[in-house]
Amino acid sequence: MALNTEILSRAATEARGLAMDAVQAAASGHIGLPLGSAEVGAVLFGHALRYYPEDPAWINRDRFVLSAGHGSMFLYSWLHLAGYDLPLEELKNFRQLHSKTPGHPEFRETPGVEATTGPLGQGVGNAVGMAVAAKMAEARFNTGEHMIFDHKIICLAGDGCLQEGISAEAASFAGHQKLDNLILIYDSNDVTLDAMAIKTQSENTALRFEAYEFEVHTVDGHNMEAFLEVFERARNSSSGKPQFIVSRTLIGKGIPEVAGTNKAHGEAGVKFVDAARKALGLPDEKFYVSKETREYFANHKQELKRRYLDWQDKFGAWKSANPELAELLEQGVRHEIPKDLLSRIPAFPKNSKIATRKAGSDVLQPIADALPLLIGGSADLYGSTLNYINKDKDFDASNRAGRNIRFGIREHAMCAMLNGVAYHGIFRPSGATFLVFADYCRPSIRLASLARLPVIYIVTHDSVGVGEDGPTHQPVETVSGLRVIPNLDVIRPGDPEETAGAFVAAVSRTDGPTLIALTRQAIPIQNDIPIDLRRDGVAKGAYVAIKETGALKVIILATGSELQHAINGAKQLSDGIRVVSMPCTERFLRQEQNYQDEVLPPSCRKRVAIEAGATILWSRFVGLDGKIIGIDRFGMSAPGGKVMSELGMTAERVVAAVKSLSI
Ligand SMILES: Cc1ncc(C[n+]2csc(CCOP(=O)(O)OP(=O)(O)O)c2C)c(N)n1
Repeated sequence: MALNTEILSRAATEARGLAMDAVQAAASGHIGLPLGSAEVGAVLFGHALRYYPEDPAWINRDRFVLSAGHGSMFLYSWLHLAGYDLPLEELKNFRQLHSKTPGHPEFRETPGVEATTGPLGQGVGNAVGMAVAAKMAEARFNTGEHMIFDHKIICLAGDGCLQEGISAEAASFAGHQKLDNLILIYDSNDVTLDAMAIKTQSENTALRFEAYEFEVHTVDGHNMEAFLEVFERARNSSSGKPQFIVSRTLIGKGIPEVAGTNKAHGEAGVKFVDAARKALGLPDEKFYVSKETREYFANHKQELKRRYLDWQDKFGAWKSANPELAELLEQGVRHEIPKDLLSRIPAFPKNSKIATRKAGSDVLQPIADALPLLIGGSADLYGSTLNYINKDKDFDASNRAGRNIRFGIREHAMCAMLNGVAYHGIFRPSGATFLVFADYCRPSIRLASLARLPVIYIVTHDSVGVGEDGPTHQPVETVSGLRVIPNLDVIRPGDPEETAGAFVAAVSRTDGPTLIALTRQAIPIQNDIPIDLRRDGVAKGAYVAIKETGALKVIILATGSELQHAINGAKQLSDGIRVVSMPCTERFLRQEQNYQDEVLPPSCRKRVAIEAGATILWSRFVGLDGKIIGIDRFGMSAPGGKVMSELGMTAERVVAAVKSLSI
């Protein structure tokens, strides 16, 4: 079908008007990108993308990610015009309380928004993750007879996204992995926020992406026919490479006073909007959309519907021919897990003394058997994180069905890609590195938490017990630093059975991410606590591990490798000592008050907490009268056991702290 440039030019002008009016009404926002890329939006949403607005969750839709999330009015305008459930009223409420048009795009808040973006570069990582998931879906679900997955991942990124290191990591991975289903559009307008881009960058970005093994195209982003021609070439390319389109645009096009300068980037152009609207031929009516544009998009929607229904026919035939695959796909989309998952994990030998990372490896295998859509990866640390799915192989260009992803030493992009896999909506992503490097992942973990993505992080070497590698590799503040991220569950299991509980809790969670912190060093199994209690207790975040004899006098709280010291300490003390294992503070705080009070009776104010890390969060649980044994300094380079005892992680310290409470 030929491109209707006449009507799409009009639509582009009206989209410019919508962005100007919304930013003017909010007195806040970014006009530059929506104006500069208006023709690109018209070609994509009015012609080239495959989607169906009535079913925004259609599994074979093209995914469009606006990595340059500050240009959110670009996305909202085009989603509105395309016919998504985003009425004009929502555009009028841009950036206002409870609107579907938040300042930056937020997944789940707006139909058609595929990813939460704004922190620059994240969307590029998300898009690469989606491209991985799409390749996996093709390999796992398409059959010789029916191709139900053939969608593309399209990402629009600006100079800011490409300056951020995360996009370099993600692009290097995408090129290496030959993700030819990815089309990255670079809105190249020579402008960033503070200044012209020349002040901060001088590399040849096209050559940089060629070096990453992308196929590179350059086009005038205002010439719709030329842009479509390049886009279709990218979509149909047989080079086997991801595609990079340098789309040359004039930022703020339509407001001559600021266009082409960094003044166009934000809302500085607002004061010229009235004149600009006139010059563009827009009527005085704000938020104006012509009858012709409405008609065009209504017809286009019918065309998209025909394609969508054709696909539904194909999908129906595939489903009847492959009922087991269809069931698996549905389980993936619904994030279903078997109810008896915990019981499928064999109990650990009663005499085992292993690191919880090793326990994690053992636990992962039966879980991976039970959840064929669970996938994993590691940032070049499989040998230490031990999270390889043993019955499966690597994901790579020759094996798109592989469930183990070698992310390379790219922690930040790894986590953005895991988010991308989760956004894509079929596979359950997990990824691994050392806990101390979670700092390299933090921006993506934060977004997973905000977007309520069920991502799993397996982070090992979780304390100064790391030992000889020294303080650079010994997390101290990291666990508690992560605990303050809203909607992130941080689980630090205290023995192999709690590790089983931790993994099952993580895969059971569908409304947010879970980070499991595991030890490098071997720790004893806690046979004093019944196995079911250890396994099930994790789901509640905390539980009474050792009940006091006689009247309750003191509560000792512990997590992870320090649970052993709490229990050993309690054994050396008299009656009345309760040990509470608290592997996950967030889960515990979500329990009903009754349960919380049962585990930590408010009347018992003599409390001691022990954890090999920063003490600050524990004051919440021990109160003003309690004592905290922790580590508020960097670690030291020496064998792990020595560092632990040097820094006070011992049963003796527990005993002394309890005694100091004058019982
Ligand atoms: C990680 C991060 N750092 C800083 C910002 C603030 N910021 C928003 S847009 C922008 C400039 C982006 O420039 P470019 O991508 O060229 O966008 P354009 O000016 O073309 O709209 C900056 C620094 C951000 N959103 N995310």
